[in-house]
Amino acid sequence: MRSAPAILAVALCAWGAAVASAQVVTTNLLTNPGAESGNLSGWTVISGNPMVDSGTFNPGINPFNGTFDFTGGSANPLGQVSQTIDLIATGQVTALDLDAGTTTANVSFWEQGLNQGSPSDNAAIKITFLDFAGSFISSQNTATVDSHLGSWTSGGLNSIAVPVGTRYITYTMLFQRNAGSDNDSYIDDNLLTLTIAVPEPAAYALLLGGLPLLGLGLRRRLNRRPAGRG
Ligand SMILES: [Ca+2]
Ligand SMILES: [Ca+2]
Repeated sequence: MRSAPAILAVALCAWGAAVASAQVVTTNLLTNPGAESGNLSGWTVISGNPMVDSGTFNPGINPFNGTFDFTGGSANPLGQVSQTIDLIATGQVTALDLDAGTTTANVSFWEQGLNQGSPSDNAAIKITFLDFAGSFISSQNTATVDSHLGSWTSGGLNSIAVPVGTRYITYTMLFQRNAGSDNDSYIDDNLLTLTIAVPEPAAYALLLGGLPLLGLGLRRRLNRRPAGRG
């Protein structure tokens, strides 16, 4: 017969292991991620002239997926367009998840640019973590993708640690002009998800199953006490 503390320890260890191993991945948290609304709805232009295109800005460069994609547009050397997600409002993550220190963010996107040599115009994504007041905590960029030989290439970054205290994420497309007068880099199919560690139902069952045994162990120990020394 195991002692009561031992039973509790086993139950808690099993629960802790399950917490660390079980994960839930959210759906895409972005609005209009592949420009399929045909405009920049959901997005805010921060700099330059980013726009939505359907294969006319540079004939021959067509969307990776669907009818539209995003492009840096004319003139400006750096095009930035972003959207900020209120994470808890998505209903897919809680403050407890965000403050557990175990939630991570995953970014992926597709890039193509006009062939203007190396480097051609290219693109990356910046992720910015904000606290409850919308104040900056930290940010991270993906590697830059420069795919200018007539095909699309995927980029991104997985398992970015979400800082404790994060309540908003700003997702920014960065279009970089490196050649000519136009910003001929394109992005399509943006994806932002969170990976959240959660306890499995089986872990709860194990823990709850351990509690009656704990009670039984305590009762047996009490029953073994010598008589007359209550
Ligand atoms: Ca698209
Ligand atoms: Ca250019």
